[in-house]
Amino acid sequence: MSSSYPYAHAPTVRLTVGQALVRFLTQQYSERDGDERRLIAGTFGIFGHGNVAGVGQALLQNSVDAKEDDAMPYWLMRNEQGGVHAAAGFAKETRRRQTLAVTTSIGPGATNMVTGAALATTNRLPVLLLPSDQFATRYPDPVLQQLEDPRSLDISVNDAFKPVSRFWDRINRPEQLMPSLLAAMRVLTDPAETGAVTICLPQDVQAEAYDWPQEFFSRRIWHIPRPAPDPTALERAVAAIKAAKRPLIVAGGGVVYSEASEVLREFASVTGIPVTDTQSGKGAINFDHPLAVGGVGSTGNSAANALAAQADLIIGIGTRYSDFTTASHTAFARPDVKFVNINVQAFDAAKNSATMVVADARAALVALQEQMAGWHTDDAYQQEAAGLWDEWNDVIEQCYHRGHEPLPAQTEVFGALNDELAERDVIINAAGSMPGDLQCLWRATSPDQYHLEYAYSTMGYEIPAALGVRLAIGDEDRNVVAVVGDGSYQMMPMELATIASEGIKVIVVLLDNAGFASIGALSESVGSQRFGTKYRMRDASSGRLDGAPVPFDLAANAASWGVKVVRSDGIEEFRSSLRTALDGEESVVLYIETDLTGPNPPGSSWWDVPVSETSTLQSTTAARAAYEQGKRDQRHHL
Ligand SMILES: Cc1ncc(C[n+]2csc(CCOP(=O)(O)OP(=O)(O)O)c2C)c(N)n1
Ligand SMILES: [Mg+2]
Repeated sequence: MSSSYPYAHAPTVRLTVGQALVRFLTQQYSERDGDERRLIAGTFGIFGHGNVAGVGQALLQNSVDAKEDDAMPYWLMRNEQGGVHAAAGFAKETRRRQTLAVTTSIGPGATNMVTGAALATTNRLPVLLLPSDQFATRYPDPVLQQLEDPRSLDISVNDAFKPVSRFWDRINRPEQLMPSLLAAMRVLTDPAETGAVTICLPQDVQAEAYDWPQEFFSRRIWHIPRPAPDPTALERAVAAIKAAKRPLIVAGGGVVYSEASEVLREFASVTGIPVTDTQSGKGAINFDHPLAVGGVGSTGNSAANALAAQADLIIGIGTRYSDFTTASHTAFARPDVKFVNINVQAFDAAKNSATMVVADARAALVALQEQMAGWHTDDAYQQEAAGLWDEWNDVIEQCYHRGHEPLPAQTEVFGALNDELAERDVIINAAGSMPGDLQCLWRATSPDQYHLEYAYSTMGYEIPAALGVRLAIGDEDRNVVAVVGDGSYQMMPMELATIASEGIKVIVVLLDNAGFASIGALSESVGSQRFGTKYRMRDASSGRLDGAPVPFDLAANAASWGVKVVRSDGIEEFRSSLRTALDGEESVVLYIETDLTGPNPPGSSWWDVPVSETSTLQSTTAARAAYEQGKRDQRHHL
C-alpha cells in the first residue's frame, strides 16, 4: 500500500499522523447563531513513550511554526483524568460550542481517562480523547504497558473506552485518520449525540508519514443545529398543555446548553406555568422570577415538590429525568399525571411515555409560545406556587444564617457564597453532601452561575473543572469558585499545581468535615450506622475507623501545590476572606472546618437506595421497614 493519497489530482502535503491530527484540529470551527469559534481550543497532555514522539512532536512543531490562528495551545496537567475533567468543564462553560483535546500515552495514562470519558458522556458534554495505543505493526509486542489478550491481538486497554464514548475509533493506518476525524467532529457538535469522542492512536502510526490531500486541512465549520419541532408533534404538545390545570415545567440542562433561558422566562410569564429546575438546569430561570419555584426531586425544596406531587402535566425541557429529578419515580405522584417532553434527543423525549417534541429547547419554546397565545393557568394556581416558594425562601434564610456552634453548618458557607458571588461568577461542585444542599438552597441569578456535575457526580471533578472553566472564560472579569469536600479534595488535589503553573485565577473553597457527610447520613438512614464514612484512626479496642482524628492537614497540603491558602475560623472570618479572594488577582484556597452532621436543609422527598432485606442489626431492620413504605409510592409512568 502506498503512503500517499490515491487521487492523482489533489495537491498533497507530507506530514506524520500526529502532525496531520494537530493541523486538522486547528482548522475546525463551530457555529451557532452566527457565533463562530475554534471547536478544539487547546490540548491537555501528559507524555509517555506512547505519544512523546508522535503527537508530542507535532505539538512542539506547532508551537514553533504556527501563526496565531493555527496555534494549538498545550497545557500539562498532573493526572490524565484531571485533563478530561478540565475539558468537560470547558465544554459546559461554552455551552458545548467548544471543547479541548487530551493526549495521553498508552496503558495507565490512557485508562486514567476512562472515568472522565464516562463523566462527559453521562453529562452529554463533548470532549476529544486521544489515548495512544499499542503498535499497529506488532513488531515489538508486547510493548511496555500492553495488555495482551490471548483471545485476540486486536484488543487493547483502550477498548475500555467503547461503552463510555459516543464515537470510538483506532487509527491503524494513516489514511484512516481522514474519515475518522470527520466523523468525530460531527459527533462532538451534534447536540443529540455529543459526549466523549475517543480516537486511539497506535504509537508507531502517530510517527508515520503520509502525503495528505491539502484540502483535508482547509478551514471547516461545523454548524450546531437547532432542530425545529415537527408541527404535528407541537400540536399534540399544545393540546396537552391547554388541557392541563396544574402544569409544571422541569427545566434541565438542555435549556442552558441551548441558551433558551430568556425564552423560558418569557414563556413562563405568559403562560403562568411554574418552573422547577434540575442540577443542570438551575439558573435557566432566575430564582426571583415570579414563576420560579427552585429545585425539584430528591434534593429539591418543599415548594417544587408539593407542586410536582399535584401536577397533572409535567413539561420536561432538556432533562434526562435522573432519579434525583424524579425522586426515584415518586415525585410526580398524581395517578393521572402526563408528560410533554421537549428534548433534542428522542431517547430523552420519549421518557415517561411522554408526548414527544424532538427539538432544540429554544426553537421549541418559541414555537410553543406562539401557539399558546392567550392561554394561561389560573391566578389561584400561580398564587399557590408563589406562596409555597415564599415559605421555602424563609427556610433558605434559616439555613444560610444558622449561627451553628462550635463549627458552622456548611449551609452557612453557601449563604456567604450566594451573597458574595456576582451574577456571572461560576460556582462548581459535583459530589458529596454539597450538591443536595445547593440544589435546594442556591438562588441562581443567571444561567452562568451554577455549574454542577451531577450526572456522574464524580469526586475530584471540581478543581480540574475550575481550571477548564477559567480557560474558557479567559480574562473576563468573572470569578470561578470550586467548592470541594475533604473527600473530593483527597481524590484529585493535584491540578492545583497546574493552576499554579499556568498563573490563572480560581478560588477553591475546601470544606473539611473529616469524613463523608453525604454517605454518612445516607448510611445512617439505611441502617448502616455511618460505618466507614469518617476519616478517623483505627481504634484498637473497636477495631474500626472511629478513633482519634487523622493527623493530616489538608490546608497545608493545598499550600504545598503552590497556591495561597487562607484558613477561616468560623463563618464571619470566612465571609471576609471570601471577599478578599473575590477581589484579588491570585488563586486562593479558602479552608474552613464545618460540622459533619449538619444541620442539613429539611428534606421533602425520597431516593431509592435499597436496604438489606435481612439482617441481624436492629438499625437495618428498622430502615428496611421504612424503605418498603417508600417503595409503595414508586411507579413507572406508562
Ligand atoms: C469517584 C467517586 N467515588 C465515590 C463516590 C461516592 N461518594 C459520593 S459522596 C462521597 C463522599 C464525599 O465526601 P466529601 O467530599 O468529604 O463530601 P461530604 O460528603 O463530606 O459533603 C462518596 C464516597 C463518588 N461520588 N465519586
Ligand atoms: Mg467531607
